[in-house]
Amino acid sequence: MKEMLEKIKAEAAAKLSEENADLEAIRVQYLGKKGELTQVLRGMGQLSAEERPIVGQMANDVRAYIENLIEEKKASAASAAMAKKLLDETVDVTMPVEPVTVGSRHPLSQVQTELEDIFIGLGFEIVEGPEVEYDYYNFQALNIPENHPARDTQDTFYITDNILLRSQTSPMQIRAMEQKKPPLRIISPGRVYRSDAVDATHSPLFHQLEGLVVDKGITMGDLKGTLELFAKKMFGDDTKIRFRPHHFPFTEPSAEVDVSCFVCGGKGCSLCKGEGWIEILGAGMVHPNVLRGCGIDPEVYSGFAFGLGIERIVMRKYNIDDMRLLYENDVRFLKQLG
Ligand code: 2NL
Repeated sequence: MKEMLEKIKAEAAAKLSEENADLEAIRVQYLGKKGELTQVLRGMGQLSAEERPIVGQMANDVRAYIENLIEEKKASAASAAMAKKLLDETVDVTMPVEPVTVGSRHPLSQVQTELEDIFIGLGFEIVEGPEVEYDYYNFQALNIPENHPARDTQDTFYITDNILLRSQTSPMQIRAMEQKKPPLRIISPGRVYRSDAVDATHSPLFHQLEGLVVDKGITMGDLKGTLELFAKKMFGDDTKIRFRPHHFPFTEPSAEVDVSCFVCGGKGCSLCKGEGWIEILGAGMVHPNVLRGCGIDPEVYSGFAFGLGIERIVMRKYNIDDMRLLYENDVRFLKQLG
């Protein structure tokens, strides 16, 4: 029996030393339930009482020897595989790379950020809110009563009788006046909607930025000073502003505001159509009805407000004559402005 054990030991060792030895098959062949070592142990009953422990010890040694060899082989196979993997996956950092194309922000968001930065610098706070609004915030609270032409279904997208897509960003300013006590200095930028057919100067979705200041003793002079500072920061230090009387339901008095043409400086050119002035926004003193509706006493407080279209500013700034170019996302066009 000892010879058989020696033979098993030598044979297993020889097989395990082969290049692509199948470790599992070898384990089953020698150490498995029906394996050769097990067969030898089954014959131990025939041995004498003295021989049995000696052969038993030897069989255990052979088992441990083969198990050890298998474990060693497994470990070296794994480290060889890892070494091969590391070698195969080496990155050659000297190889030329594919060029990465870097995009840029859309002109509408660039200009919106520019406007926001100017007003933040003047102490304003940004308020943003829902694009789907109640009729109350979009119209009623802004001194636009029922049957006012501004509510026409032709101009506004209604969702139900009293819920609509906001047609201006003022509803958010009404919400702010309801929630905060004066002094208030806020701007509300964002998307607004009108039921307009698409052409060179109209789109059913566009962007506005409105501003509102409410405090004790606010006057038309504060409005003019604020807008003049804004115009100089936005269009250059030589820019002048001009107020023309106008009507808005939510302000009284109201004005349309022009800036001196930033291309010709006021002489008249193709951008300002020979006028020397470019219209950029509407503004006025907040109507007492609007303040009262928000729980602010117009005998104690007054305020000014203004609103501008971001598309209009972008079109003036980059001399774009067709608004559709801003929504078509043609990279060739956007690159010219980037
Ligand atoms: C324009 C004119 C304007 C306002 C917007 C406003 C908001 C509140 C109260 C009073 Cl909460 N007024 N907003 C005032 C005057 C003009 O926009 O032509 N926008 C493009």
